[in-house]
Amino acid sequence: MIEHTLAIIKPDAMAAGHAKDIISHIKKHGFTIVEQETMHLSKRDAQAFYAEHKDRGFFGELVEFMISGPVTVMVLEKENAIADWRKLMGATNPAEAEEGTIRKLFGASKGENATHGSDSAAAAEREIDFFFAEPEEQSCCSH
Ligand code: FUP
Repeated sequence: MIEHTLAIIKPDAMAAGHAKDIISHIKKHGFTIVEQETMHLSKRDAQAFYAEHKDRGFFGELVEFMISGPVTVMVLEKENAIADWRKLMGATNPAEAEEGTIRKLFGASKGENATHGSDSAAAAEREIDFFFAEPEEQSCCSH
């Protein structure tokens, strides 16, 4: 089934100049980038995006990291896009990610791990709408 998923190139990978390489990995693996926007998230945006983690000990650090510089947010399209993008990203902790995955290649730590990917169909729908729904329905970006 053709699916859509949300991908984010996080501030660490953007600052290190890895965005182009990450985008070429994405294209090489058969994804079509149907939306792409580079933006600087506000604190409110980052807190809302990661709301499911609000009670976790790392939440404050995660939010500060996600607003520490620009991010590139994309919608990826492909057969089986949700699972395949998770596979191409690799494990949350780059040290545990498989060779050749994006987090292994470009991630520094469990917190600063280069990219984000939706982890289910429901998350993909919510996260894509968060950034790319019609302005009046968007949660993000001070609309
Ligand atoms: P993932 O789905 O692989 O992005 O991982 P999670 O949804 O579990 O976590 C979301 C983000 O929270 C991670 F990308 C990085 C951050 N995080 C930490 O900083 N420390 C942790 O122990 C777990 C997650």
